[in-house]
Amino acid sequence: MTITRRRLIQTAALSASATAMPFLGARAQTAEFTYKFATNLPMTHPVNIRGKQAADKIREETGGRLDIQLFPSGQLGSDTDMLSQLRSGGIEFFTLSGLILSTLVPNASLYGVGFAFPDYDAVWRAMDGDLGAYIRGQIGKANLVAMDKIWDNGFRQTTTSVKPINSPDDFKGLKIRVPVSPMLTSMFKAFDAAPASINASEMYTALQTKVVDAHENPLSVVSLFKLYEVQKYCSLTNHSWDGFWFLANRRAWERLPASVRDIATKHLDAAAAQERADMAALNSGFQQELVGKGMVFNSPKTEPFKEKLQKAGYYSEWKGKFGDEAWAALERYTGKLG
Ligand code: X2X
Repeated sequence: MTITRRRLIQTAALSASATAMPFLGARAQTAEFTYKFATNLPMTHPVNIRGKQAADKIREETGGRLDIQLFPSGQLGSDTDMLSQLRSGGIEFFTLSGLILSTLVPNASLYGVGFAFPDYDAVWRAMDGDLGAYIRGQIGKANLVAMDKIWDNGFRQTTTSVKPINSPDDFKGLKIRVPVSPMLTSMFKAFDAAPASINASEMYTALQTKVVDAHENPLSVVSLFKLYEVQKYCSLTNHSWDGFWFLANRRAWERLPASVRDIATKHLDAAAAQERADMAALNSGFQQELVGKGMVFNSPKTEPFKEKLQKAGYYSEWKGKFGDEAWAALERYTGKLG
């Protein structure tokens, strides 16, 4: 069952009340395993709504043995802080974009190469196929466990408070926020922009105070982080698809009995499929909603941006960084890039 926007808000409100104070009370006391699940997204995002529902099903089906407590909205720190806590075991579960995870697992940003995927059919063929398996293998080498199904963040678009982006030249000198991501920093430097790495929890303020004049994200993030309040223009650049890996600290994951792990895997991968469907249902409405909030949209041609990246040596740079095996795994699904 996919989710309408109204239902999204209602469900989030119910979930939020249940997570406003993650209960360390009776429920946690009876649990054999009480694990923290952190995200950098607001409670209204389908990742949190479906994640919370999965946690409830896991608690019920394990007879209360595994109690997963949701901490949304970067409550436990910045993306980079939470990644450090995941590695140390301070957090047991964390949904994180491969574009940021690449600061620890370089090839985790492989799927985020500029203009690699034309649409969602191509994305899921790759991410549910050998490319996803390859990246999960890389994540495993960093002592983290990634669930099989990646969750959807979306195709990243560009917003600004100063002008629409109609051609690559419009990026020249533009102060643009990007996540802490070498891939996106590299891309916007290749566009001759001035990228600034800022965590999700600080991006609204950075745009509001004009530390940066632009940012880039899927429309879901523009809507759910209320960035329409501090951004005027939205240019549908579709420059990169992005997802969230559901990550586990390896020691914490392996501490769980196999039967508990099997139940958790089942519900978490089912939740990922539901979240993807939610995003597909919601995506068509986000643009209409943002226009209603006063944003001005334009749809620039993609080819000039790809040519700019190619001339800047971006594709050859990343082919060299990722290595031939990884690049071949990507091009098996995208065709020749650059
Ligand atoms: O920080 C972002 O831009 C976001 C929310 O899309 C990610 O987590 C990568």
